Amino acid sequence: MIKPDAVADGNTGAIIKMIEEAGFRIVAMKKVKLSAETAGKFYEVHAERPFYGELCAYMSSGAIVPMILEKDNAVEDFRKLIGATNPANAEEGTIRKLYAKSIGANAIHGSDSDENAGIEGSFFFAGTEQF
Ligand code: DAT
Ligand code: MG
Repeated sequence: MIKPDAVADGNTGAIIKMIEEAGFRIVAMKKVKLSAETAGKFYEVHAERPFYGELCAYMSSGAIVPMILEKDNAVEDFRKLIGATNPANAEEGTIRKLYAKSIGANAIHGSDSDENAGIEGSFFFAGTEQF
C-alpha cells in the first residue's frame, strides 16, 4: 500500500516502477481514501500502541494505493525492497530511504506474513476477481 505522503507527493508512479522492476506482478490495484474508522480497522493490531491515533489520522489524511502483489518469497522480498520502518534506518536504494518523510509518514506498507497478506488483500479487494 502506497501511503498518503507518497501519493500526495506524486511518487506513486516511481514506486510502482520500483515494485515491478523488483519482479513483483501487480495482481490488483486501486486508489482510495479511507475514513479514520476504516484506517483504524486496517491497523487494528496496533490499537494498543501509543501512536495508533496518529497512525489512523495519517492513514486517512489522503489517498492511498493498495495493491495485491505476487512473487516467490514475496513478503520477505517486499520488506527488503521497502526498507526499515524508520527511514533514518532504511538501507540505500529502498523505497522508504528514497521517499519516506518520517517513521509515521513512511511512504509504503508491506504485509509482515503470508497470512496477513491474505487478510490485508481481502480487506481492500474482497469480492473482486483476481487475474
Ligand atoms: P512496518 O510498517 O514497517 O511494518 P509497524 O508494523 O511496526 O511497521 O508499524 C506500522 C506503522 O505504524 C508504521 O509503518 C508507521 C507507524 N509507526 C510505527 N512505529 C511508530 C512510531 N514509533 N511512531 C509513529 N508511528 C509509528
Ligand atoms: Mg507492520
